Parts: sequence; structure tokens; C-alpha cells
Amino acid sequence: MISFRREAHVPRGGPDGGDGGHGGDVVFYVDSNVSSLVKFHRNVHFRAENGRHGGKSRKTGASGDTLRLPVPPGTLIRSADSGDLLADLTEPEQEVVILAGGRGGRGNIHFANSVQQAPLLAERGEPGEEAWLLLELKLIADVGIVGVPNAGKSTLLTAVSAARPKVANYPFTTLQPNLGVVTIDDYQTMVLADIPGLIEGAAEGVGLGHEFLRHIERTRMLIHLLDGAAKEPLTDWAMINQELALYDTSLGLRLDERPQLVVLNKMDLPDAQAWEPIIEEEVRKAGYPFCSISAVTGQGVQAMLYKTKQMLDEAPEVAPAASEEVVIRAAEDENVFTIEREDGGWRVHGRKIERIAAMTYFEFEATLLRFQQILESMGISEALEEAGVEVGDTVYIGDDTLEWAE
Ligand SMILES: Nc1nc2c(ncn2[C@@H]2O[C@H](COP(=O)(O)OP(=O)(O)OP(=O)(O)O)[C@@H](O)[C@H]2O)c(=O)[nH]1
Ligand SMILES: [Mg+2]
Repeated sequence: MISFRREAHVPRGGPDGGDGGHGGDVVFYVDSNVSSLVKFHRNVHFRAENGRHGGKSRKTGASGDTLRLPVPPGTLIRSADSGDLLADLTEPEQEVVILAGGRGGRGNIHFANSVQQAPLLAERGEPGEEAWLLLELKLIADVGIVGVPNAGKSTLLTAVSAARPKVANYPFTTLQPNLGVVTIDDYQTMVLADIPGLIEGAAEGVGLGHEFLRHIERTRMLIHLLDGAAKEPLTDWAMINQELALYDTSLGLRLDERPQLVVLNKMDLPDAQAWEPIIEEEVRKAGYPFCSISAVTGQGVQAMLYKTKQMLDEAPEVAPAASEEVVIRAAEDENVFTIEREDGGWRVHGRKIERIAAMTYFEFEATLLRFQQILESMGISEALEEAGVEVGDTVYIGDDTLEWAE
């Protein structure tokens, strides 16, 4: 604000225009009650509040409210331009400032000095930051349940937890991963993730599988569920193990190297009962622990959970985003600028000068003068003259168009 004290007994009141408030930040934080990024499908534009204007009598404007966006645990935030990882939000309550609000412009109280006692001079607020971001969810669970479509993965999750995923007798019933909390012995818990069924070629992105393998990247072990009613459960097992081996994980051990409990399901059916001795022998021969269950009748399920818990206690931790570093934005040299020709005129590029231009009220003589002094002190005027700028030429800086004069 540009303003001056006006009081009857103070003949020449000094400047008293206050500063503008700072703009709000854009913050992402982990909310354990949020389970998907669907909010960001419906709406892609989010904006924190502007700061309020400064006032007379040195009043500083209120700061704009921070925009706080809740995301589920396991959300990775990347810059859409560079692909750089900006944040890996895994812990409850964890938060990160992704975009900082602009600084409020200074009021004319700041521009008085011995020469200039009645400054008709103030700044605009600093423009806020903006960016396109990519959000990616990699669920956080202790155990991932993998298997071909229709193996009974969702039925198993329903049998052992309060989760209620859709169950049906056709492949690809599950399209979104589901999490269930399993309680053992009344106090110990573990989180199981049920993902959509995997089919051959999943790791190459054929079919639906690939999309979903990332959801088990943060799990410490796998339950590999075999469909006892399938034609060739052992072939299915080998096929999915191959998909796990082909998947390129950026977090922790390769998927096929994680501890894996092989579980034959549908033991209430004669087919599964006939398969059991053959499968058990093959699986154990290959060095994997084995259980058989019926997710429908509950047979063998409790024993399977104990085995799972025991393996989990011995399984290595998955370090969050272990092999990829979070990039802190590189601090550019603020003073660097470039000059190039544009539309018969000249364009000046540079972080600092563009910001200052955006903060300048060009309609005031005093602010214009100050801007010219900055162009001088940063060496921009000289550089423009060297480049051949002439009186009357157009100079572009950020969104502003200026005319070059003596
Ligand atoms: N008889 C019998 N049927 C089962 C058992 N477990 C699951 N089913 C049936 O198998 C079918 C598929 O079960 P789901 O739990 O939907 O299978 P899924 O592995 O989640 O399948 P997708 O989500 O498509 O990958 C359903 O009709 C279930 O009722 C079991 O132990 N015994
Ligand atoms: Mg399912």
C-alpha cells in the first residue's frame, strides 16, 4: 500500500503504507484415512490463497491460508517436467511443502530515506510458485497376495480381515488394490494387500498386471495363492514367478527374491485335494514354504496366518525409495540472465529480474525509476546496449512489455 499519515496536528505525515501478506504454501500431508488418489482424478487444479493487501497505518495484510492436501501413505510426488522425486510420503502425519507462497510486496513505509521522504513507491507481491506434479501411490502393506485371476485372493482377504473387497467367480473381479488388517492372538497385527490377478506378460505391461505390481513393491513378503480348481496350478505358479522376476522394482529386493509363502486354495474341492501332494512336493523341492487352505470354509487359514507372521518377523525391511534420491530443488544463481531477440524486440530471461518485474507497479514514476536502477545494477542495461538495443525498441521481461528510452 502507498499511503501517508494524515492527522490535523501532523503537517507532513510520513509514509505509512503497510506490506502485503505472504501467499499461502501448497503442502501435501499423509492422512491414513485416505486410501486412494482418486481426489486428484476429479480435480487437477489446486491453489493456495493469496495474501491480503497491506493497509494504511502500517498495517500488514494477512497471510494467505496454506493449502493442505491429504494423500494416502505411500504416495510419491514427482515433478512432471523432470520426473525428479520431490517427496516420498510414507509416515503418518508426514508433510512436505511442495510450493512456497510468494512474499508479500512491501508498502511505502520501506522506501523512505533522506532524499525521498514521500515515496510514491510500493511493490507488488511476489508471484507464487506453480508446477505440474505426478502423484503415484505405492501401497504400504506387510504382505502382498499374488496369484492368477480367480485364485481366491479377495476371498482370503475377506476371511482374515474386516476388508470387504468384491468377490466373484470371474477373472479380474478386483480392479483396485485392497488393504486388510489381520489381527493374530488379539494384539499382533499385519497388513495384507490384495491386488488384481496377474497374468502372463504383466511385467511388460501386457494386460492389467503391470499397473498393480507396484502396489506390492513396498511389501516385505508375498503370499502366492494357487487356484486348486485351475487346470495347471503349477504352471500358473511358474508363470507368475517369472512376472515377479521381470518386474523392475526401485524399492528393496526384487519381487521374486522376497520371502514367499506358497498357499494352495480351494481345499474344499476334490480337484484341489487331488493336486495337494503333487504341488506340495514340487514347491518344497524348490525351497519354498507351503500351506493349503480353503478360504471359503476357513480350513487351514489360522495355521497359514501363523506361518505368515513368523516369516514376516524374519523378513528384511523395505527401505522407502531406497535406490532413488529425493531431489531438493537446485539453487540456481538468481542473478543470471540472458538476452535474445523476439518479435523484432528483445527478451530478457532471468529468475530474479522476472520476479522483480512482476513485483513492480510500472504505472508509478518512482517504481519505474527504481526498476531502471535495478536494470543498471544487474548489468542488464549495459548488456542490452551491447546487444544493440535502440531507443523505441520493445523489451520483454516476464509478462511485461517495456519500451526502451534514454
Ligand atoms: N470352493 C471354493 N471357492 C473359492 C475359494 N476361494 C475363492 N473361491 C471362489 O473363487 C472365485 C474367485 O474368488 P475371488 O476371491 O474373487 O478371486 P480373486 O483371486 O480375488 O480374483 P481376481 O480379483 O479376479 O484376481 C469366487 O467365486 C470365490 O467364491 C475356496 O476356498 N473354495
Ligand atoms: Mg480379487
